[in-house]
Amino acid sequence: MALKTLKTETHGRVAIITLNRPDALNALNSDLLGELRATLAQYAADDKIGAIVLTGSEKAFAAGADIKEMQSLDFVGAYMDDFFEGWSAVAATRKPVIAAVAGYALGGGCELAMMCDFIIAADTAKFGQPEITLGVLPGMGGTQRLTRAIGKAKAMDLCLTGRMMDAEEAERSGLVARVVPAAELLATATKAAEKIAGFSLPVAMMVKESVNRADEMTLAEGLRFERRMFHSLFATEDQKEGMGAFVEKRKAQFKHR
Ligand code: CO8
Repeated sequence: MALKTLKTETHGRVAIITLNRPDALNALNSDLLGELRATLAQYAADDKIGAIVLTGSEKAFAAGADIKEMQSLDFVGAYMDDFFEGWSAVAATRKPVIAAVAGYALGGGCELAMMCDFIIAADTAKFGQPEITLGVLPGMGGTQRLTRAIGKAKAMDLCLTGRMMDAEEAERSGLVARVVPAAELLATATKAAEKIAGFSLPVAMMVKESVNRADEMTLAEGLRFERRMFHSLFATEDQKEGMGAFVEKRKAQFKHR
């Protein structure tokens, strides 16, 4: 499929998806959503891919949902189409996805980054939920995922004032896993993805599923889920290989990658 709003490349077992609407600071429109869903589904089904990096440009990861496309929506249309529901496919991707964020990650852009498993930010990154300035509120998880990530005080501050948070504040608040110089962003994210893609894929997917349960379950149910996942791994060749390699002082060669 010829892509209009994305660029894709692969490095070994890592797929890199670059949002590519430079004239609109990568604003998220329906074409981009369709292409991103199709591309993620393709990599999810590709045995040669073990992890995915989602990135934007130096100036913007994404400056939000496309305001020009949304401007004329009416309530019934938005409700009947369940507008934005299609984005849940990003969070539902089962292989690990790292967001590599430089520049603006605003509104839907911040929400898209939060749908990924973790965020590596350039020191130029700016995060915010400015929807209130447009007469709306975050519609793709901003009031929910941001609050879980950084707590009520800061989430309220960002969503109610619409102010931006720089990379240093985002890391201090727990939104971002690492901050690196802008010139090193993609290399750092790709290296992290390569590391993940070198492990057993079913284990990486179970790690992702289990950590995500922490946002969705009580502690007791989450601990039980984690323990059952742990038990199940003793049925895999990769557990035998990983522990065997440690005991034999050699590098593990996982089969299910
Ligand atoms: N939608 C559409 N076009 C945009 C968007 C956007 N979100 N952001 C920037 N653009 C366009 C501009 O209109 C401009 O186009 P043109 O040259 O044709 O006028 C071009 O990108 C460059 O933008 P600027 O000239 O404004 O660039 P600056 O460097 O001066 O400013 C800013 C950069 C500060 C990022 C500024 O562009 C801005 O404030 N953008 C809007 C940010 C915003 O409010 N985002 C939230 C949008 S609402 C939202 O995301 C709702 C979330 C709900 C879920 C979303 C699911 C997808």
